[in-house]
Amino acid sequence: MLSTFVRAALRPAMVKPCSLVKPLVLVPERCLHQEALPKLPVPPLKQTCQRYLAMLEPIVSQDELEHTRQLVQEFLSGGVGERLQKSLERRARKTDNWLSEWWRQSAYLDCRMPVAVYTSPGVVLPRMHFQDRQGQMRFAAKLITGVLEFKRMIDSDTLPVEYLSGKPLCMDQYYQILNSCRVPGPKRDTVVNHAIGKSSPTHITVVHNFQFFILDVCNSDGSPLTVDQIYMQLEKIWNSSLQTNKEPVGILTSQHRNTWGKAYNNLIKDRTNKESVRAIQKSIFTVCLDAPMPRVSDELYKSRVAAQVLHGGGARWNSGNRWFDKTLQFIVGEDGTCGLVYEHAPAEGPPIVFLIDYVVECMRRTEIVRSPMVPLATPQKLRFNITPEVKRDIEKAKQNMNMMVHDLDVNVLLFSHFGRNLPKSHKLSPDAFVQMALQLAYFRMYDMCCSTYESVTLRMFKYGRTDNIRSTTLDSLNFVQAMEDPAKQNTERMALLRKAVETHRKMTHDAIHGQAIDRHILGLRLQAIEDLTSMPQIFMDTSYAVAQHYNLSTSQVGSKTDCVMCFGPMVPDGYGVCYNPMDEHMNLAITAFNSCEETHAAKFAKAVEDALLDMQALCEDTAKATQ
Ligand code: COA
Ligand code: HC5
Repeated sequence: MLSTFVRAALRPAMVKPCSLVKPLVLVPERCLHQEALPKLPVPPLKQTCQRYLAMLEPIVSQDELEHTRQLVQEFLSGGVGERLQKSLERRARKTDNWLSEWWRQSAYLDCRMPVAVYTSPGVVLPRMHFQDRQGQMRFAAKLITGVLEFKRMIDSDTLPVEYLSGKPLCMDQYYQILNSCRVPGPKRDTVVNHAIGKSSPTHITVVHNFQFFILDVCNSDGSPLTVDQIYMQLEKIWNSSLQTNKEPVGILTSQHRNTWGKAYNNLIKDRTNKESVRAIQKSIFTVCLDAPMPRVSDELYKSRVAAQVLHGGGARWNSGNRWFDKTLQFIVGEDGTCGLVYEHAPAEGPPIVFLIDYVVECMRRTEIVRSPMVPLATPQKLRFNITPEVKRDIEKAKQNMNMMVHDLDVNVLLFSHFGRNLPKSHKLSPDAFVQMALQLAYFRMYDMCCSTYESVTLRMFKYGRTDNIRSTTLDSLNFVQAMEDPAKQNTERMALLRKAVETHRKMTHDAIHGQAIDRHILGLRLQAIEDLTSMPQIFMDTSYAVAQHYNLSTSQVGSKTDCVMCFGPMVPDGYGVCYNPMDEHMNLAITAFNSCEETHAAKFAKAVEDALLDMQALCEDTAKATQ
């Protein structure tokens, strides 16, 4: 049985205070843990080829499958496959991780779509009860303090190692999320991390009414500011940014990457602008003090706020109150809205969510206590000289952002009927149970199944990121077909559900041990680009295209805090589904694009809810019958 991430018991108060300015030093324990991690294996070629064909069975036609079978045979027997495999194995011997840099580039840095909506995920925290700027700033001050406590844990290497199925996980991603920022490039972006090799920055950036400020969070002796010192600094920031007519220069970061790359070069031609951009890039993280959004019903609020963390609500609202390239941006709205958006290239969701859980715990015990008043300098406002060219780029970015806002369809489903405990009580894996509900919902809406992506962690390996569990299998298809077939008995349906769940569980086990197929296939393709003059046919046929077109892009990210996590779809006619199963309830966020007539987030959410309830009834009905 697979077990979820286990974290060493940790209370924020246990973390010993130390200077924020301490540069990142690898202490022996961390080195030992990191060095002892196994290397990501290259799976056997034949195994991947067989699994590739099996994976295609439920999603392509018989003819297509037959054609692909021949291509795979040629790939295996003609020597091309072996040759690429050998090159991959050589790469694996020569590097710490044959995949991670390729993955970072192909999944993120080469991707030219805007990061907002397309790749940057959002996290929504439970709504706070403040309704005014004092409440907003008090909350923001506590949050900043909590993140700085977390940073101290990173700087002092006291971060507890996480485990999965009893094995330690790679902790490297935790060291990539602070002090870092993506930088646009003409063809490929980069990520800069300002803590590595140099002394750590000591400031964060705060943005309010589209105006950016440097907030130094350290006293001159290196000790962190107290909550009430930060609160007072935030008040000064607020009072220096009352004008609401400023150019939303940050909205430039929401553009297509090539467009932003050009606009970036325009922007930083000016020295002042260059220094301001650099201050944002170098900062530990960003806090966005958002304007209140128009009031809506509680039912609409939960979905609207998920959209707000993903894109800010549009040029009129808070989309200019962001620097989307910044790895970590916390969002605190005057209306109690609270969450974050993060740039995905440096890290996956779980480290970000671990940080959030930690910070929420810190905030619970933090009270504002008055501390002796040391006069602090007013936070420096970052100046931007808006030339006509920059102004034109901002206008284009605003238009593009407004189109993205109109196009994104978000529906949050707070499923209150049951959580992880129900499948567990029926001896079923909760994750596989939810995946089968997604399969059933999709099948009911479209009368077919589709290529499905589920993120799975590769952090058991050094510098491991993710692979993909393809939840659509012949077994999942048999189960959903049986659910829709009135001639089938519940006992048979239940047996098919168990079989499908078992298959999913086995694929998960293989995947976390480095034996899934997708990253291996990606590696073979990238190796072919490096080594060969022409692309092998298996990467050129319809089956390959169908398999890469993920109509369902899904991810389970669990948290202790009652968060909603969200991200956009991977394809124009697909759904993004992020789910957070708690013990007795689940939070799901479903996204789609309005420009696609076939997809509808609210309808899919309803279909998922019905599927979960029908599967609960199936489990209970069959359990009763066997009693
Ligand atoms: N009967 C009873 N309990 C069972 C069971 C069964 N048949 N099968 C599993 N369980 C239990 C597990 O032991 C586990 O128990 P725990 O809560 O005490 O730890 C719990 O149910 C959950 O297990 P399961 O739902 O099977 O899987 P999982 O939580 O391990 O999640 C993945 C599976 C794929 C999501 C996980 O391995 C993973 O990779 N997560 C990271 C994904 C990621 O990185 N996403 C973000 C990318 S940015
Ligand atoms: C705060 C939760 C973020 C989850 C983000 C996530 O799951 O991203 C996936 C990363 C990966 O490598 O599988 C990609 N996905 C959004 C396309 C599922």
